[in-house]
Amino acid sequence: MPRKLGIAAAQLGPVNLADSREAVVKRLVALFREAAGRGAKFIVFPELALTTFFPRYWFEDQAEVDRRFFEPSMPNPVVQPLFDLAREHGVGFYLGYAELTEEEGRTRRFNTAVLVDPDGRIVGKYRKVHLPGHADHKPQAQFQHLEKKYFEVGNRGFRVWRFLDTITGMLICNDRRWPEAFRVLTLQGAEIVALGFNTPTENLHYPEPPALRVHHHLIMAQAMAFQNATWLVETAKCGFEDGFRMFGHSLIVAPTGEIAVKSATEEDEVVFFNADIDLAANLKRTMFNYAAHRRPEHYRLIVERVGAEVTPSSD
Ligand code: ING
Repeated sequence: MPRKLGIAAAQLGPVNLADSREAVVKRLVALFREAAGRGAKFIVFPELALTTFFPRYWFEDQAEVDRRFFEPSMPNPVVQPLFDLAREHGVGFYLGYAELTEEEGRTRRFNTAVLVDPDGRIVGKYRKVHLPGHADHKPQAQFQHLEKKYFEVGNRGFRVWRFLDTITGMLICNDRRWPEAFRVLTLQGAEIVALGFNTPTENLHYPEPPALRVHHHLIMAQAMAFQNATWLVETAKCGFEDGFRMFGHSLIVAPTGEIAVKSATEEDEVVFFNADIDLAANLKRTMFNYAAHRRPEHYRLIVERVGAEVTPSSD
């Protein structure tokens, strides 16, 4: 009997600086209801879903950043309606947000996602490991990408959780550019990887054709799902945020590497697929049978070396 699971990517259109968290949560609630109405039992919301993508701006005052963009607790009264809906509908969800917390005697700030079960309980938390962009102010650039300024590198590694009769792992945005992240999750048995993203359409470093950036997004999603024999749900926050465009293309990719469903707009949009979680069983047993085929004794450099160094062989 196949293990079927209704999965939805609940894409958010633009969230502007002036938009309140309350207004955003109203949109998330509407997306939640639509997804649950279509049979979703797992809903994946975007990265940093509650506010505009604030790393595009340089702020001098950290207190202002904390007040406007970070969540000092999760859940909290503003997002509580989502947790209530989870319990009301018996539906789990992934939510990305900016986490402000006190740990080891100091204030910590992470780009975080939580996994919430159908009882409305947080069963898992992931803190983004691969932080793109820069920490310095680039006043000449048309926008900033200050994730290295506003967040610490995640300190919880890459984990999986028993979730809705599956093994589910979480990633965030830039993580999808690093194959190691998917391999660590699927070496732990991940059958579903949930990932929210906010990806600017423009490249702040050089004039990259926007279509090329979407091409990269699509080939990575298909390759990572297939080469790790896992379902992959990637959900965008997108559209023009105060004039700064981010692309959509939220998608659900099967472990065969085929795109099962993809969003068509840069607005609030639900895409849904009734996934057979065991679709990857044959792949995991044959082509991507890690135990039978992987040779870690030859992969040492992946862990020992950070940047590329030319070390040619002499024979
Ligand atoms: N956004 C982008 C992403 O990785 C980026 C940043 C885009 C980095 C393109 C490099 C190239 O999709 C986030 N939030 O990580």
